[in-house]
Amino acid sequence: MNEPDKDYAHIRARAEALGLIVRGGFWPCADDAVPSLPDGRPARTVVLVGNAGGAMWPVFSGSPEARDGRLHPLDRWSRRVIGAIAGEFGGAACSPNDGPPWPPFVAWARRAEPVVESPIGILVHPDYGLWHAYRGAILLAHRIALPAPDRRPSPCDTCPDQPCRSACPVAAFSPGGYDVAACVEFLSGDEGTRCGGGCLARRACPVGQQYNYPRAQQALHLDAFLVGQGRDARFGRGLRAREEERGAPGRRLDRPGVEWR
Ligand code: B12
Ligand code: SF4
Ligand code: SF4
Repeated sequence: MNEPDKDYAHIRARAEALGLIVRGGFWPCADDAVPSLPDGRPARTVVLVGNAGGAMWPVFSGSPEARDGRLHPLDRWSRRVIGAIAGEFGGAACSPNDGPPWPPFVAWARRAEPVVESPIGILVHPDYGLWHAYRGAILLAHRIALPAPDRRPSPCDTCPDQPCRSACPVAAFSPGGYDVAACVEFLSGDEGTRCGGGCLARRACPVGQQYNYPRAQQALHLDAFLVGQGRDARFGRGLRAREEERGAPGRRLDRPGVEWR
């Protein structure tokens, strides 16, 4: 691959203005199972867009989706803003939540950037550790030049204690996989608030500690997870409720020190 061209730089700048990060890209082949664009053209470039840390949170929390009280605000915001960037290049966007069947974002991520499977299953990044996720993929019908592959080694290779393996109080992560039921039960119980600052296993990783999500963002993810598993939300009461409580809808959430840790 060559020096990234102006299209890639433009996509990166547009994403950064939203607090998002371009997470590399690749030219797909049949094995990548990349869907065609809605008009039937095959995708010839995929650019992944994601988040790490709290940069996305002030932009998202000021969005209409964060305030309309409907389900899945972050997902809807991600689809809208990433879809708009894709549209500027005649492309289309695809979401990690377009399923089931789910588009294989984990495999795409491994094609696009230096992430590897951590001992607890999710992907670890040499800068962001375990505090990152994918919000969408931009599918383009033409090839654009992409940055040279980043081949940094896995941080797990030089992590002697591997604290992520043992930090979960209910050992939800084991070689057998992720025990979703055990995690849900713990999060719903008396001690579940211990995970309110983020999954203790993810927090235990020494890499990318500065990318841990703000408390309100953790609450959104944890509550979405609990509700998705048929349980009650308990970590936050929704962005709108918090804003109304403080009497300043639309402003307070952007202030560092209020919702941020
Ligand atoms: C379905 C799904 C789930 C399910 C199923 C998990 C399971 N083991 O059964 C549920 C809802 C439980 C789940 C939970 C979480 N998930 Co999830 N999940 C997905 C999704 C949409 C599809 C995965 C899939 O089924 N692929 C198809 C199968 C055939 O491929 P697979 O590789 O075998 O998939 C397995 C793993 O991906 C695994 N898995 C999925 N999520 C998680 C989370 C953890 C912690 C682990 C260990 C494994 C795991 O379960 C899949 C089925 O066994 C992907 C997005 C995508 N499109 O890939 C995100 C994804 C894998 N999840 C992700 C995350 C971050 C989580 C959470 C940790 C937090 C969150 N924000 O939702 C939570 C865990 C809750 C917590 N304690 O915080 C991220 C991982 C990013 C990364 N750094 O690697 C992804 C890529 C989404 C994203 N937007 O970036 N998830
Ligand atoms: S704690 Fe160590 S082994 Fe676990 S994901 Fe982080 S670097 Fe890898
Ligand atoms: S959120 Fe808490 S209970 Fe669930 S896997 Fe992480 S540490 Fe374990």
